[in-house]
Amino acid sequence: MSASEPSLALFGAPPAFAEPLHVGRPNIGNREQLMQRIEEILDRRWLTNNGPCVKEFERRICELVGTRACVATCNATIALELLIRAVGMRDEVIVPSFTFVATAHALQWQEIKPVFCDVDPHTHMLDPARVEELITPKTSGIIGVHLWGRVCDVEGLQAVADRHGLALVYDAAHAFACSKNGRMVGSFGRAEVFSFHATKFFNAFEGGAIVTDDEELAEKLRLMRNFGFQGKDNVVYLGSNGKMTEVCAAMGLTSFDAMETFIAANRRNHECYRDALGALRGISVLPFPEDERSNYHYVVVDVEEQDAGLSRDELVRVLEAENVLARRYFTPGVHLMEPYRSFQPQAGLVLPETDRLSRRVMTLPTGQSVSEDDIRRIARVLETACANAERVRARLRRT
Ligand code: T4K
Repeated sequence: MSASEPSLALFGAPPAFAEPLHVGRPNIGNREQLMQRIEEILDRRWLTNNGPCVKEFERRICELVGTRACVATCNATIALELLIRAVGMRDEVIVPSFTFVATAHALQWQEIKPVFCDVDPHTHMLDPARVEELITPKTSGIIGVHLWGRVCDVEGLQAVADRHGLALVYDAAHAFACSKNGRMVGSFGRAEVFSFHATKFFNAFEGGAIVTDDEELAEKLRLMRNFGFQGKDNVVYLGSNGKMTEVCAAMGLTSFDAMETFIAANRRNHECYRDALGALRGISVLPFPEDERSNYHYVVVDVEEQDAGLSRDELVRVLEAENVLARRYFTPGVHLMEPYRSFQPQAGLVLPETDRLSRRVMTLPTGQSVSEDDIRRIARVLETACANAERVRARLRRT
């Protein structure tokens, strides 16, 4: 690297980080408490099938969210599948395409057509007016997705669902411990689904949960989660295996104990990113509402190529060279993934905002394992890249 070259790994400088920095690095609570819980599980020899840790985990979720019932599951994808079947969704269900592919797969797995709806460019979430335009006699429901740790237009979506007699549920994989108008996520629609995957700010290794105020629905879901068994030897329903293990629940309980620390780290990181990137033209960090509870889950950056001088994809490559593994969630939109691309080749015609966002948005590392110093270094990388945009672009073309 010559002295006149920008100080970036792309030009031969040492990478800003010796080890990769991940978007989904798990937050881990008190290890002794976790080990203690695991010892107790082993002593009890009760490893899964609705054990005491799972029951306690469900109770604590109900307490936080304020719903009557919680059904913990092995992950959020299975939880969505169970819920979709339990509320009687069929034929066509309206979902965003700007989401993780699991939201659509949970429908398609049961041969229900996901009808992809565009999102509001500011919130990144379902636009109720667009939802209403897509309703047909075959529509049986709507799945809203609370993206990034922000909350959907729940009032607007409920009004559309009520007007047309549709089931409304939420994929709340990102939005555990968040609120809207002071009301906790988990209490909207007929039911909501959380994810406690390792990459979520609050994890149970793998895990999910369905929360609802509808006890009857919860009872049905409990049967479905356990093959449809009601008591011994008596199967009364078509079921699957969606059970959460005791070890996962132990990790979930340990995450509960540390939840406020995780949120505080995310919040501090989010503020630090906003501060460090504030002066960079063309680069903006998506805000979280100040007056609500939030988990500050994802640091989402919008790149306006004209102002920044580089595109989102170019910046992701620059960051990767520095060992910063920024992610292009959610690129491409689900409608451009298989099997949807083949089944619905025209879907993109009504998804201009989804396509636009999926070209502009990236998520940056956050969580307990990211420090303020790391963030300032990441910001310096972005600043150097944008200040030398022409040369960076030329170098990227050659590599
Ligand atoms: N709905 C929505 C809106 C979702 O975002 C998700 C999941 C679901 C439903 C379904 O929930 P689950 O069925 O998973 O409970 C990751 C997660 O696997 C996925 O759970 C998550 N959304 C999605 C947004 O992100 P990938 O394909 O990006 O994962 P991967 O393996 O590339 O990991 C991401 C980063 O985290 C990498 O840089 C590696 C790092 N990592 C990952 C793991 C697992 C670690 O550092 N440690 C780890 O243990 O999907």
